[in-house]
Amino acid sequence: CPHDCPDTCGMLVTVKDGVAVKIQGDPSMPFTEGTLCTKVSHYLERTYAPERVLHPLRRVGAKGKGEFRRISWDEALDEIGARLKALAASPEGPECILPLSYAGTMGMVQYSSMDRRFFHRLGASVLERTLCSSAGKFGLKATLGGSLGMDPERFSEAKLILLWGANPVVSNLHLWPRVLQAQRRGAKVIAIDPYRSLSAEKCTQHVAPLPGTDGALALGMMHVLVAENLIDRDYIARHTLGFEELAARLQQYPPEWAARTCGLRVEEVVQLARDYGSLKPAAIRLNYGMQRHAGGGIAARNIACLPARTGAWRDAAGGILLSTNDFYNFDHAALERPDLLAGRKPRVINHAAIGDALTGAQPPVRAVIVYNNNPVAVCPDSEKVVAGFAREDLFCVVMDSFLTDTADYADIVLPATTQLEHYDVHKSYGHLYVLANNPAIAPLGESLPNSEVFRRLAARMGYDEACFRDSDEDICRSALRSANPRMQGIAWDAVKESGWQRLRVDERFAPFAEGGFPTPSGKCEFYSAWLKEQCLDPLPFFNPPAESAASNPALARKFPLAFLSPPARNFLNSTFANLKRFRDQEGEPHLEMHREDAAARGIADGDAVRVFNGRGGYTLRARVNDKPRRGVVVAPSVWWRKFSPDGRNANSVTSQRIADLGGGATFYDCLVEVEKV
Ligand SMILES: Nc1nc2c(c(=O)[nH]1)N[C@H]1C(S)=C(S)[C@@H](COP(=O)(O)OP(=O)(O)OC[C@H]3O[C@@H](n4cnc5c(=O)[nH]c(N)nc54)[C@H](O)[C@@H]3O)O[C@H]1N2
Ligand SMILES: Nc1nc2c(c(=O)[nH]1)N[C@H]1C(S)=C(S)[C@@H](COP(=O)(O)OP(=O)(O)OC[C@H]3O[C@@H](n4cnc5c(=O)[nH]c(N)nc54)[C@H](O)[C@@H]3O)O[C@H]1N2
Ligand SMILES: [Mo]
Repeated sequence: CPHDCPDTCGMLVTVKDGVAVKIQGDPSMPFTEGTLCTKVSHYLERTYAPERVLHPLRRVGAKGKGEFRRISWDEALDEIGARLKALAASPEGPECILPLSYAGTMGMVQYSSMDRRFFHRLGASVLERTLCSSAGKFGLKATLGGSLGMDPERFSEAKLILLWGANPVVSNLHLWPRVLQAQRRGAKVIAIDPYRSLSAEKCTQHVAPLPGTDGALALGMMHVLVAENLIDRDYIARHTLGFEELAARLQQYPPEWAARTCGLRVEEVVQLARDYGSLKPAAIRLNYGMQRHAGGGIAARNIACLPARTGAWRDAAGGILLSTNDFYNFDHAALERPDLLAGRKPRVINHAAIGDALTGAQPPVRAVIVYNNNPVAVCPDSEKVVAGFAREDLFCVVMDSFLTDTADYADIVLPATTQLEHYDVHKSYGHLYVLANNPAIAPLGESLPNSEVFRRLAARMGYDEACFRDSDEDICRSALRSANPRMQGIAWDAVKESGWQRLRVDERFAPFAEGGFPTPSGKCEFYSAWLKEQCLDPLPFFNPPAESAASNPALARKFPLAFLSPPARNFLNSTFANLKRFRDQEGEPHLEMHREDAAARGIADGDAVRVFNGRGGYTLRARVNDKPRRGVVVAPSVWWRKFSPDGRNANSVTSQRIADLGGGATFYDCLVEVEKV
């Protein structure tokens, strides 16, 4: 499965007379064990949906209306080629062209190969893809040296599991049976989440800090660990850097301070630290929810310091898992061919502030090519994003399988294949396997894989480098060419045959049991010279959210509620949200509110309410309960604007503010007010 989800499932498709008739999990795949989620188990309905775009289309109505007529591939590609050539030759040059792509599909061929080669050769503006994980990624890089962590298959053996800003029942389904197994064996499972999610509900305990305060909680826990001598001095001495400096720094962060900052009781902070220091092995599942805040990068860094302080890494069932991405050594240079830039350094545009870029960049963005991405629905601060896409002078191409909120603004829509119809090769950010995606059926209608569209466009542009003639299987083959020991014996033909292969790591993989962190010092860096070089504090500290009562009291007086819009169970970001089955299962756009917050506003369960702040607002249905902590409201997302009551969604209120590390988006750092409609 190519979706943006840590599970990257093994799947089998049964085909009869050229038609896919059955989809199931591959029972042989050890991590996903033959089960699929509520969405992908109905994937055939997506592939064969009557709403699928099966031919190239040209806009006939106003931008945003979604009115098109069918055209041929030749007409579409001739026009795109001519427009891009003219823009590249204009005084503003190729940097006025911008690819807009993200993670609609995460296979290396359709996510980042021929497309990157094409835009490198063109010299287009470079998109910094920051919508999801950048802040946490850089927080981990500073501390552990990369996006690396414990093997999720070992969670079942842990004695303590912290689900920290993670809701596996919804967004990491195949971790969940392992968490339950650990719990049955007597493990304590604690959710750390401002919201009593479906996962938190089933945990041994739920700790609900204020959004964006996780960094403070980790500091308070570390203070207690040192004060109560719950640390592993031997591991610290051999495999960490900066213990003494951090110990001195931690004087500032006693549990009373952490409790006050996080809106928790002191006992909660102290007990979390004691559990963490004494129950072994201790596994932390950190997920990206907690880093969508202004201080999210440093928060992830602070939490990533914890396992090295207690020596949790010594055990295969201990440590922390945010992402396993960097265990794979795919050949990205061969895939993307940055050498085709030939020394040019095009400007970089941040995806998380695309509204500002499309409305204000100088020189202006004149053309966007959108694929694997639905920016009008998923990018923050929709009013600005929509204003950008509505520009009459912006040439917009959208490649997708459906007429998304973004496609409605396209000049030309190109029909994209689904995973059943093309080749791909996958890594995962939540396990340790390489998977092959073999096509099961021929492309429906006239749809084409992204790779083929860019191959044909390259020919239109007259690019004659041999790499533009690579087949998709050639690309798969070169992706896996690697001298890294973890990749030995994992060649395309073998993976294609078996469907999946585990990286060459021990069965009981304990990545940092003997240290060996890929940081500059080779140690877990409590002190990071790399951060210092970037003029950032080299030691862990509390970096508060930008929008909170403590950090911006004036704003909080106008907009007192923290607004979270985490993944909905029946959608995958905005994918599936256009199909009736999944919308029906999800119900309708709704806002969960604490009963006291609702009562204070005269809001009853089921009322239509408007969420708003200085950036915008939208209407949805209130569900009054005690799942969010007081002061927090939760709107499972991402609904399409056009399937929402007033044609808007959660991103009408989210901000384009950038996080402290990696240029990351800050979707959950957002204050709002709510009123009854
Ligand atoms: N069904 C489904 N699965 C998905 C997705 C989807 O849309 N639907 N999206 C996929 C993608 S792209 C991603 S990135 C992943 C991960 O996506 P994540 O954003 O990590 O989502 P969750 O695992 O739901 O965890 C989010 C939890 O974090 C909580 N949270 C929010 N802010 C804070 C905070 O400041 N502190 C703490 N402690 N908790 C906070 C939320 O209340 C929520 O319960 O999920 C993937 N899986
Ligand atoms: N308010 C709010 N906003 C969020 C989030 C949130 O939690 N709250 N989460 C953020 C996160 S974590 C992420 S990762 C982003 C996700 O944002 P996106 O990566 O844009 O993900 P999707 O919304 O699923 O849109 C992907 C699109 O790609 C298309 N697609 C899929 N496969 C292919 C293919 O092979 N070829 C082509 N051409 N198209 C394809 C799908 O049909 C879909 O329309 O959203 C972010 N936005
Ligand atoms: Mo994401």
